[in-house]
Amino acid sequence: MRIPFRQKRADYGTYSYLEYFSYVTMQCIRSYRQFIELRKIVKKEQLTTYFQPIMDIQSGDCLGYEILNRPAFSQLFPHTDAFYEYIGTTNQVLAFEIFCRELSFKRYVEALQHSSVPAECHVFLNVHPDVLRDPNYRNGETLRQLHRYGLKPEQIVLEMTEKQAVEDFEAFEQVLSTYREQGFRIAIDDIGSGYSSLKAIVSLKPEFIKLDRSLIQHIDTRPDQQHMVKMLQEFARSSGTHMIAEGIERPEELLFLQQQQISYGQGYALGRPSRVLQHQNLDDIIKGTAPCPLRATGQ
Ligand SMILES: [Ca+2]
Ligand SMILES: [Ca+2]
Repeated sequence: MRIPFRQKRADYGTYSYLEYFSYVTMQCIRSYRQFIELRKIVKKEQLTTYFQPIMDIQSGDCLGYEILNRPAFSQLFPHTDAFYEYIGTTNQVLAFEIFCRELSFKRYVEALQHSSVPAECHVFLNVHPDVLRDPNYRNGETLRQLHRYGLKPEQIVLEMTEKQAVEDFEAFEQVLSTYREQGFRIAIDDIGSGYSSLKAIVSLKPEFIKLDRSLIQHIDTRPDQQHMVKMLQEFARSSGTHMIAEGIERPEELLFLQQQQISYGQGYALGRPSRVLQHQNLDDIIKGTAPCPLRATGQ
């Protein structure tokens, strides 16, 4: 194989073979160090588990909690996305997924014991995007894990992104039907984040769709977002899908969504990710917030 003397990369411009070799070597060393770090994180369970409440914004009841597992900040993994993106580049996706679910169930059950949250509350789990591609994906593993912790599949909602649904629709459908047969519920996450294919999402008939924060932030003042949410709400109603508005950070957004009869919400205004199971009283959040005039969504 002929090795090019000069390589060109968009961010560095043209540079010599020696520079290129040095760059590749550094990447290999970094990747090796990341792998060692990942093994240590798994072995010592060095992920912090957070629970973020998902609320019924009409009744004020808590629907459940999304579980978020985050590594500590480090040079190798400067943020959580970098950590999960790295896992996607390894052959450890499925092994990590199984580890992560085990850890999530264990810590959820521990947290339940120190809270007044009803045991049958919903548990929302994020499915790693690359797990669908793993040929070693084993049916029934999650059921066995649940059984060990006394949880029921009906209370587990598996969150998969709309990006996954659009990019690998057949694999996605297959995994969905397998999980459904086992009693799990499905949420399509990040709706409106740029990959929207309503047709695909409708045909999947998920139990929940989670609207991306980009659609929700400042919705009380932005007619284009209001129209989009209204359209998604009509779709959800007609297909029996529940809608969860994510990224609610201001009481004004909460009040607007309540007025629009949106069922469920999640976001800092309703409760930040926390190591304990907690949620706020809706009346306390919107106290003093003026109702929005119902002007921009056709009402
Ligand atoms: Ca999620
Ligand atoms: Ca999300």
